[in-house]
Amino acid sequence: MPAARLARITCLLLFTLLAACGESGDPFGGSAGDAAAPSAASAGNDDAGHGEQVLNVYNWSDYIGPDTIANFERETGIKVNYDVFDSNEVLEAKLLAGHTGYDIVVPSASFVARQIKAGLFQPLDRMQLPHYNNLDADILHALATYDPDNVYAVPYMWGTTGIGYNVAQVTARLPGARLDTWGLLFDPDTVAKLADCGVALLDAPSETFPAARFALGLPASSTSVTDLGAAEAALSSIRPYVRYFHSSQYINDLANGELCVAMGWNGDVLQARARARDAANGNDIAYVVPREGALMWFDSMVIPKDAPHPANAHRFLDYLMRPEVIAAVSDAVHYANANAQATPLVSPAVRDDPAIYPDAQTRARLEAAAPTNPEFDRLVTRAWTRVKSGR
Ligand code: N2P
Repeated sequence: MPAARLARITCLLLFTLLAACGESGDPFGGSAGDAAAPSAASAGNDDAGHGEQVLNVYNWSDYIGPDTIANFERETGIKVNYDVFDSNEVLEAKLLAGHTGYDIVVPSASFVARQIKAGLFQPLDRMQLPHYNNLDADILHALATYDPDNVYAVPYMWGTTGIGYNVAQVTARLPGARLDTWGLLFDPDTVAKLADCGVALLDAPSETFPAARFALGLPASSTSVTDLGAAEAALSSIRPYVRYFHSSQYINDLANGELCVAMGWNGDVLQARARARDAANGNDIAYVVPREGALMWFDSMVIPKDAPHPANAHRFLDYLMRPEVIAAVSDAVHYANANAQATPLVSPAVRDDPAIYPDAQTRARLEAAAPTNPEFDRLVTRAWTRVKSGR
């Protein structure tokens, strides 16, 4: 029964998040969201002064239904300017530079914690979110690990980071080999055999370094400099076999047969599978959570502190909390949403796909992405630049 399964998944989410945050379960010492938080006055959610029927949204690419925006515009008369990004790193650079003009942005929870502390967001006004109660209580509880008391962030979709591959192309080059392993990408002898049909990695150090650590049997969220060096060496050793680093191009390229292996996000790989099926081009694309383990993450919507249209932002958030609206998004993007009331409305093909709603065995291999750590991330960014430039 879907509701029971969702409950089990969200319990696991909670468990893994708490595990990732250490024994106290409180990585922030209980201080997040105080000093740096915007004042109630600056968070006023009345667009009346602006009177503008506009909403500026910055979301991940391939992460909304085909008519989600048009239906909102028709219903509300609000014109949506919709831009996309494809990595947390790109979004965070914009947010830190400031004055983005966006009313809604969608960072992963692991990035949200320090972005809240940096004072980048304004608190939600629950009075303007009458459908808030539809959200899954367990996911909200898990999100509170990053956003205490759920003051700023609304959970949107969640998923995993694994490997997408072209079944025929890979099995032809690795006959009889197990394919549920990071070794597909991180074992130099293996990946060398796949280089000719196209190998891609996400252009996101927050994803590639944990994957390398999973491959090496190291703690995925390790902040040890020695482990970082080992992960960098692993990434550098496979660099000659990687066609490109990019965080969204792999969807079309997997679908078209231009790539045979890609580190990627579950829903994006499944969109590639769907595009190949629609095109009837014979490419059979599969997604796997490697047996060594993989990250799980969830993406959440927040309102920047200086958002020009915060009331319209609340209207959009509340619209997305309607079960029929968010179920249609899940059907289109092949990601699980965070709305308990929506689960029965999600199409069975999506609801029953273990790549989207993982089974118990897979769940046991998942680990929640740990909150980002600015000091350590500076080292990671430099290491990533070295990996990509092949130095
Ligand atoms: C959407 C990718 C979102 C998942 N294309 C990564 N958080």
